[in-house]
Amino acid sequence: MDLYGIDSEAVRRLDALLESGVTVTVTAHTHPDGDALGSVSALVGYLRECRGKDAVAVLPDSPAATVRPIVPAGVPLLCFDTQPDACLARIAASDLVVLLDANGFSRTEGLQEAFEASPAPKVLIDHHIGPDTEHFQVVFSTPDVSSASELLYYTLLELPDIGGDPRRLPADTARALLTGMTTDTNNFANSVYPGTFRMAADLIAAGVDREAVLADLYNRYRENRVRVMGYLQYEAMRITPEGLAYIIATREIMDRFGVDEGETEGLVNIPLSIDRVKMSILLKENGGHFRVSIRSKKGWSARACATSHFHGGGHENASGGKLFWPGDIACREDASAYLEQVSKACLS
Ligand SMILES: [Mn+2]
Repeated sequence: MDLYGIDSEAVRRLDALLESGVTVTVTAHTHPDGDALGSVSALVGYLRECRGKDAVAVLPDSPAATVRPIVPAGVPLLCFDTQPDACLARIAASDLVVLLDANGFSRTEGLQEAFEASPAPKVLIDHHIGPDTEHFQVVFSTPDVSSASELLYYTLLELPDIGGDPRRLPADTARALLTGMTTDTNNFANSVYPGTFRMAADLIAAGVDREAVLADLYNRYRENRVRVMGYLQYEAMRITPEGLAYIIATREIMDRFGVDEGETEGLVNIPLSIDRVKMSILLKENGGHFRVSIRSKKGWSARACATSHFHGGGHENASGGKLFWPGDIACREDASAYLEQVSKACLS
């Protein structure tokens, strides 16, 4: 099972680190999405159940209510926004750190310093370009995979105790892996590779209930989410002559519908279903800046747009960044004019 050329020497070193480590901290990027939570939960579950480790998830901030249920009850979770001291103490006490679904500790924002200062050996398992290899002793990194969950799945299969047999993974681990991959591919709509389908087939054969996974992910939203998504598409979406669709979700709109920002997950993909739209940008107001999500059709680069105009980056067709005021724009109300310029720069 050498689907991604997973380096057997790296697997040996990973296995040795997992064997010698006792207090393992597993982390992921800020604003954790389904892939971050799925992969972190899967690895913590595996380490606790199969290896008997004191494994704990430590995240830069608390998961949004919509994705929080992805973390099973048996996975201990500390979040820096609510328990800063406990997080820092845990990192200081760890003898192994694993970063998932992020290309470096800068993506852990407030925890970056603590992780980089820790003398514990560190492992990176990620699918974003440009891995920061400097701080890691073992790196599994390729952008040619659907998700961190998928890369973790094939890495776990290579470990001697799993020996290529997904039925040896704990049930919660198997389910978390399928969940993480499902969210990052937008339920098999993008970034799907032959290995992605193979992973799904293997995990379902091993007993994961895919219908239950889908029901938990997609059929448990609050009514407010559906209403605000409709409102934002009807009232707030603009489409430029070049084919950029953009939506600005202001604080006022979010407050009016009583939704938090996690509840607009998936909205940025919807305008891409319009024939003439090449790229979609969603701005979500967050204190003194907008959080920016960008999606593009094949042939147009969300990544280049995020890098050039929004201090960000990511995948070729799915990226993100930030837009600050004052700074990038003088005031919040200038965001539309800025996006019209971005449209000309990126799409003409
Ligand atoms: Mn991911």
